[in-house]
Amino acid sequence: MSDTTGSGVVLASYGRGVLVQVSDAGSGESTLRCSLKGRKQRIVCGDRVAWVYEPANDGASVESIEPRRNLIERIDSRGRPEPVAANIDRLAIVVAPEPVPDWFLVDRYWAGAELKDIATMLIVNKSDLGLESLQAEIGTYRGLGLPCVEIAAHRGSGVAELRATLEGSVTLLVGQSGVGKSSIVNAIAPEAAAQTSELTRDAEGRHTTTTARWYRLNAQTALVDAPGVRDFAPPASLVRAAERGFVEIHALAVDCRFNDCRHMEEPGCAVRSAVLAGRIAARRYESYRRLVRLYEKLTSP
Ligand SMILES: Nc1nc2c(ncn2[C@@H]2O[C@H](COP(=O)(O)OP(=O)(O)OP(=O)(O)O)[C@@H](O)[C@H]2O)c(=O)[nH]1
Ligand SMILES: [Mg+2]
Ligand SMILES: [Zn+2]
Repeated sequence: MSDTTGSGVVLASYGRGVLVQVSDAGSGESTLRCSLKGRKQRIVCGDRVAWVYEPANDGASVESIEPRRNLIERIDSRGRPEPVAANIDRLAIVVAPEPVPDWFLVDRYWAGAELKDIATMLIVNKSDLGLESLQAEIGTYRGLGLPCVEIAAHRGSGVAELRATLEGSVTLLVGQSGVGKSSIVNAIAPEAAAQTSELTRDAEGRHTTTTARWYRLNAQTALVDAPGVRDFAPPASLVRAAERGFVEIHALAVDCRFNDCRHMEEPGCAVRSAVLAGRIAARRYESYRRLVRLYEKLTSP
């Protein structure tokens, strides 16, 4: 008997194997667990892979990975880059009144996506709790051209509109733990809800997501639910290129006296003038400064 082969998207990646979506022939979907061939193969949620089923081994394994359009990474607790998801069209950064937003985190995610030319949006969840305390920041982001939508995953308000916005693309949900990323997936794609059973409980007994998971809504549309972050650690590449990730700072940099202005203490800095004049939000500028200082710390002997 000959081997069976096929290709599909990786729904989730575990230590020693991956879960692959097997092309459905009109009869719904099925998934296939595949082992990895070598230790070197690092496969991430969203990768497209070719697999082979070997009857002799009674199992499937990944043959090859298609080239990635992009790869979203973050830094793990030991400071090493850790891939989160590949082949993403849009980054949706989720915030909520509770937990209290870490806007620096939002800025960092947006800057990272900007560097990779990935469209970004802000989802403000838990509108049932009242969003008054967040309106000033939301206004800043809207003013910078970042699309912001307000929803309540629990009550369903704004969910249909969000689903329409996400139609036709692959969106990665990121943000602090507990903002409601998994709840949004469940609200938008109730058919996917059953699949969240692999949520595990953390030390305090709360459900939390531990591995990125791809949810197919239809042939063109998918949501990727990522584990929430609790701490901050941007990849060095982002810190180095911080300026380009902050759209309003990047736009003004051409007016600085020095070509290589870092917009820190340099004289004739158009960015600092704009901050003083209130044309750039001081908090956004502070986010930028934190990234630059972090880079200086990373690169100092
Ligand atoms: N009040 C309110 N609570 C919500 C809403 N959406 C989610 N929650 C609650 O927020 C908590 C966290 O929701 P999750 O969906 O698990 O959050 P998450 O972002 O996936 O968290 P991690 O997987 O740990 O990153 C849960 O107790 C949800 O019930 C909402 O619209 N309103
Ligand atoms: Mg979750
Ligand atoms: Zn400058």
